[in-house]
Amino acid sequence: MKSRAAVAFAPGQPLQLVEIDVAPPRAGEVLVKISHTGVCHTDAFTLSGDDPEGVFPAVLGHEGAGVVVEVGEGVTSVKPGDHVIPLYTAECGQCLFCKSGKTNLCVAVRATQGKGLMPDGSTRFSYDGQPVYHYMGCSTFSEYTVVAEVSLAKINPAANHEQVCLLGCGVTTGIGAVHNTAKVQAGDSVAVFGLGALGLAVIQGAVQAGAGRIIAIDTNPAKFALARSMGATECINPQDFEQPIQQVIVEMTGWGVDHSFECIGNVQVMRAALECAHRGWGQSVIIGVAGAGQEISTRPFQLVTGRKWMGTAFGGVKGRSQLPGMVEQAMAGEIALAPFVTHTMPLERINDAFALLHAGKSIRSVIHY
Ligand code: NAD
Ligand code: AHE
Ligand code: ZN
Repeated sequence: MKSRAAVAFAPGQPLQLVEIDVAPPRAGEVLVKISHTGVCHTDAFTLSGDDPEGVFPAVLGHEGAGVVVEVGEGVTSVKPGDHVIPLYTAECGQCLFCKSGKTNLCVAVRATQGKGLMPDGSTRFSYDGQPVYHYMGCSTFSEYTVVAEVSLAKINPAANHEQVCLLGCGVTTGIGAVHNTAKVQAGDSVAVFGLGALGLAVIQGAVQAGAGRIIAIDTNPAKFALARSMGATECINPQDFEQPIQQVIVEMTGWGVDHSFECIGNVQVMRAALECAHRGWGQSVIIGVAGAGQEISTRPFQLVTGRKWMGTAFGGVKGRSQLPGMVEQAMAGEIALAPFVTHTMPLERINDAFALLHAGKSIRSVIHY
């Protein structure tokens, strides 16, 4: 079938709106009609060429919601008409990782996913007879996409797709990082570096956990009003201080914060986030994605003196078993999604969404088909 899609033909180039060919779903696969998709910084990161797993041409996008159109052989957990959120972290329930009970990092489809391919090693997308690759197992920048059955969360059909698509990545990751990775407790102090969707979702999670001080840090002060409205107790701009930001935060708090979160993808800020954590027990969670070849560093003494450095993918959330419940929470008003949707636009304007993100003018642009 034909599908309208925004294709990344080459790194650093704008997406091109074209009609691609989408082959039918094979065994264990599902054809989904995407209704809405957010644009996450990770899409921009991969488009920039900095992602070691970036393959081109590809259909990017991994923060979507849609409806099942057709299922391949052997698919039992979803049927045509079901409302779904594609998952970049699958949940097969069978692999070593799923069975461990220790992680959400299912490996069922991860190896082929990282190469832009379906689990059988081929692609369902083509343009002018040439292959077009998948992305993060989702490819939500095509109106019709094919994903593995294990990469679909079935959600309440009454959910508002314009909002719940954000549970496909940013909001779930930030909230999950607070509850599943850091396990923030009532009264704990928190520092959040970077106030895009990820940082704001961390703030929302911290408020849910009953955190005490929530210190929000960004070099763009235009982000502060929304951060405050979502529960940040203080907002600071590192550029307003002579000393390194970690020193500023340690002085503000006495010994540092109980938990810090890096939501930018900047390895220098990752160091600052670790070093503003409390001596003896403070922990720092890396959410941001850093480019190829970049490495983190700190004095080992920072860890010897009790700080913990951690990271999270999709906030530790198991998509098929836990995401439907988060959709219910959003529908019940327990997770606020509306404040994240700063812009909505049709697929034809998707490059504007990238421009707004780079200019620091949006939190999430949601694309509709
Ligand atoms: P975003 O661009 O909307 O937000 C980033 C924010 O960081 C912006 O407000 C920007 O002004 C701020 N910033 C930039 N440099 C800064 C600095 N030096 N000091 C302080 N603030 C600074 O991005 P987003 O969509 O919220 O994503 C944030 C990061 O999280 C990205 O790296 C993205 O790839 C990553 N991410 C990771 C996961 C995961 O599962 N681990 C999931 C989603 C996104
Ligand atoms: N492909 C990159 C790493 C990209 C990355 O870290 N992705 C995050 C999700 S970002 C969502 O916006 C993640 O969950 N990673 C775990 C996984 O299995 O992909 C690289 O460096 O190769
Ligand atoms: Zn994302």
